[in-house]
Amino acid sequence: TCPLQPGQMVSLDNTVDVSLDLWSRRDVLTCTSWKAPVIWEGMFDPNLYDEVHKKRGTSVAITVFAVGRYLDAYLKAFLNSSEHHFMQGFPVTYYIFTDVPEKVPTIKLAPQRSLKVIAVERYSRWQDISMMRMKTIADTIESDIRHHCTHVFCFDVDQVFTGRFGSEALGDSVALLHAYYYNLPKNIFTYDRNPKSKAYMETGDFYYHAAIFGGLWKNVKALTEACYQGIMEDKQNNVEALWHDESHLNKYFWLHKPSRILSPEYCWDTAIGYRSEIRVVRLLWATKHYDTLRSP
Ligand code: 2GW
Ligand code: MN
Repeated sequence: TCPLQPGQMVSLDNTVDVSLDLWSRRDVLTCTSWKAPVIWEGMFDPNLYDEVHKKRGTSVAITVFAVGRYLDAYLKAFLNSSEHHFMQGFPVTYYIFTDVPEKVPTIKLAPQRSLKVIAVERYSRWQDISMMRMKTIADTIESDIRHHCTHVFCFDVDQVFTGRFGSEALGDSVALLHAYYYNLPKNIFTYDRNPKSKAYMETGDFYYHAAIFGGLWKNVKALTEACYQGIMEDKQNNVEALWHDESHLNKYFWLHKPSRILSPEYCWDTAIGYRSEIRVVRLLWATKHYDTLRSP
């Protein structure tokens, strides 16, 4: 249920007081029970958002991990497409985490955009490659990002930008609706159901996808630290959450509600098929080659 009258425009996020028209989309949920907007095409004026964020001096860090075979498989397409669609016109710093720094492709970057390569170790279990990102992100925010950027977005590398992913996506604390679950009943959400795990939850608001999360650097630092702590406690107790870091992320956003939510336009999978409410695909899951990528 929407707290607004038809046509009424309000600001709902603390970061930026620009308007969102929650009534411009009647076919989807545009506002949560705690009054966080869910961002869909048609609700916002992109130019207005860009203008306000430019005045405020917004700058964005993007973290992405390309460890082992994921570097050759995905990084180049991710970066090239990001140069065309992600936060165009804003200062953006890429933080590329890899165990093979010499293999990071040379990309022609637009003005005000730069790229840092940071060497990380390659864990033997893929679950650890995924989970330990939380620790690395928290450390890098503390040592570097907080001195250079106002906001941080953390991405999976196995995806490609296909449309505007702009300043309308920025917020204090930003979560993404999982494309497979946004229109399904809560009882099938794949939360961790093991009471022994720190990620355990009986019910929640939505099923969030860990492929993208972000916010003000302070909030992303708190989130990644909390998830890392949960992951390490689980290790001590010899348990692992069902969907690894994603389970811990869902638990965190249940306890600390995001101020802004991205619709599945922001991370879509063509395998789902046609959905009339998806008017713009802004980011697409890349094809998975599990057979070659997940075998040792
Ligand atoms: C991951 C799984 C199996 C084999 C390899 C890897 C792997 C992941 C790797 O060899 N190298 C690497 O850099 N990664 C990074 O971890 C990369 O950035 C990748 O996008 C990310 C997550 O792994 P991914 O994309 O294969 O997992 P998904 O697409 O099934 O991700 C969801 O679930 C994960 C937890 O199981 C994470 O929460 C992820 O954020 C979710 O989107
Ligand atoms: Mn992925």
